[in-house]
Amino acid sequence: MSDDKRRGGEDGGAGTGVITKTKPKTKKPSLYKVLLLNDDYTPMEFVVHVLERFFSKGRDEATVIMLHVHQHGVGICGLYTYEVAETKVTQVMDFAQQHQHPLQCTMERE
Ligand code: TYC
Repeated sequence: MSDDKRRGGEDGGAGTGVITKTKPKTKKPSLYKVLLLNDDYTPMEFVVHVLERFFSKGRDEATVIMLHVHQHGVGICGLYTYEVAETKVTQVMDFAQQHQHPLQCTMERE
């Protein structure tokens, strides 16, 4: 009698196990650009400070970004997941309002 008959043979024999390849369930989160907008009234030094304080930029990089916004009207402070970007926007808007500067900060999906 064959091995298969003795075992019942229900699985179709050796080496026929079902292989399931499952899709990884993780999805890359969408990223959002946090943008600063230019205006005529917010002091340059305040904008540099905002970039240092809320976006962890060094003075030199913060100055480059501030001048870019000053010259081009808009500039990117960083790329973040939705919740982090939203928090940064709120922090900047609150901080600008506290100091009575019209600085605007917004976010946009990458
Ligand atoms: N344009 C402003 C000035 O001349 C400086 C400034 C830069 C304001 C960047 C806002 O996002 C800004 N004082």
